[in-house]
Amino acid sequence: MPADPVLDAAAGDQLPSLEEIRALPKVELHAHLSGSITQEKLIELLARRGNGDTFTPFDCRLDLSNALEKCFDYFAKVATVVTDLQALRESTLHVLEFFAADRCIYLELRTSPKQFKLNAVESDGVEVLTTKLQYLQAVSDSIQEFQSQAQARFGFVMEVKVLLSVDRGRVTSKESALQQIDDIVAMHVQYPNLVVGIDVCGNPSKPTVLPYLIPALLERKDAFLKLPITFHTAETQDDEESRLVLSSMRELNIRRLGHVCFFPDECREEVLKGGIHADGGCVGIEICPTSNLVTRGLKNGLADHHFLDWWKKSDHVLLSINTDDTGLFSCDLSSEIHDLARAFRLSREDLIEIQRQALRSSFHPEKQRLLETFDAMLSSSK
Ligand code: 6MZ
Repeated sequence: MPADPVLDAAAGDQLPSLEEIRALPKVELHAHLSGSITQEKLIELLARRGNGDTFTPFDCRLDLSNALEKCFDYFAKVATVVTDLQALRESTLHVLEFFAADRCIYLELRTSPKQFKLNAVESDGVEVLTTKLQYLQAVSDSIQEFQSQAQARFGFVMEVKVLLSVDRGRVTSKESALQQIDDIVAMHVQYPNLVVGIDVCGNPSKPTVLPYLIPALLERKDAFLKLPITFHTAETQDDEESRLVLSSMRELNIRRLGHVCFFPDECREEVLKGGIHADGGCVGIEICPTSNLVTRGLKNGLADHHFLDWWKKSDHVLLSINTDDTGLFSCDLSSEIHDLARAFRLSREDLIEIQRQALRSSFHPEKQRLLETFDAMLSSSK
C-alpha cells in the first residue's frame, strides 16, 4: 500500500516504518509453498522451459473482481512449471530465501505433496509418477541446503517446519479424503521432525466437502493425534461449515483457524470465551491481510478488516499476521505487517506482541527456545 502522509502523521512516532518492521525478527505461520513463488520467479522458470508459454504479472489489489478464481488460476499456472522434483527444489529454495531476506526467523511452510510425471526418457516411455514422499524429500533437501548457507548469507538461520495440506479441491468422497490423510500420516512417519502439523485448505468457493472430510479425519484421528491441525475457516461465508469446524476442534486437535473472515459472531464469542481444548490451550487465529482484503473484496481497504474482532479481545486467542501467498499477492511479511499497522495504528510494541503470540501458537515443538531466539534477535535489532 502506498504511504499515506496524513495517516502516518496522525499516528505520530508510534507508527513503525516499513524499514523498522523489516529489521524486526518475524514469524510466518500461514504460507503456501506454490503461492509463495514470486511472479518474477514464475516468469524465469517459464522462460527457461522455452516452450513459448509466458505469464503477465498482475497486482490482485487493483481489480478485486473474481478474486478467488484468479487466486486459483495462479496456483494452476504454478503447477504448469513446477512439474518435476528439480523445479520443486529450486522454487522451494527461492521461497526460503525470500522469507529469510525479510528477517523471518521461523517459517511454517505448508504444501500439499504432488506426484510428477517422469519424462519419457527417464521412464523409458512408460508413464511413471514420482511419489509424494519424494516431493517431501525434495522440500526437505532444499531446507537443508538453505540452512547450510543461511548464517553466511543472512546472518542467522531461519527455522523451517512443514505442515502437510489436505486440499479440499481433491476431496470428492470420504475415501479420497482418507487417502490424503493416510498419505500425510505416512509422510509424517518418515519425517517426524520436519512435519509438525496438518493444514486443511483449498478453494472455499466450491461446494463444501466437509461432510466427507470431517468424518474421514475423525476416523483417522488416532493415527495423527500428535499432529495438530490448522483449518482454513470462513474464508467465504458458510455459517454451517464454520459451526462444523468449531464443534470438531477439540476432538480433532484443531489448534488454529486460518482467515476467519466470515466467522459467525456466536462462533467467535465461543472461541474468545475459551475452553475449546481440554488442556486449556489457546486458539491461534491466522490473519492474512492482503489475501483477506482481496478475497473479501474490501473496497475501502484494510480498515474494514476483521482484525479488531480478535486483537486484545481474549487471553484465549493467539494472533498471527501472515502472507498466505506472497507471489500471488505481491507482498512480503513486512509489508503485510506494515499495512495492518497503518490501518489499525499498531505500535512497535503491538507488533512485537503479535510476533510472540505467533510463536506461542506455532506447531514448533520447542517454542520456548524460539522465543529466546526471538528476544535475542530483537535486542540486537534495536
Ligand atoms: C485456500 C489456499 C489459499 O499446496 O501447491 N491455498 N487455499 N485459500 C487460499 N487463499 C487465497 N491459498 C493457497 O500451494 C497451493 C495450494 O494452497 C492452497 C490451495 O489449495 C492451493 O492449491 P501448494 O504448495
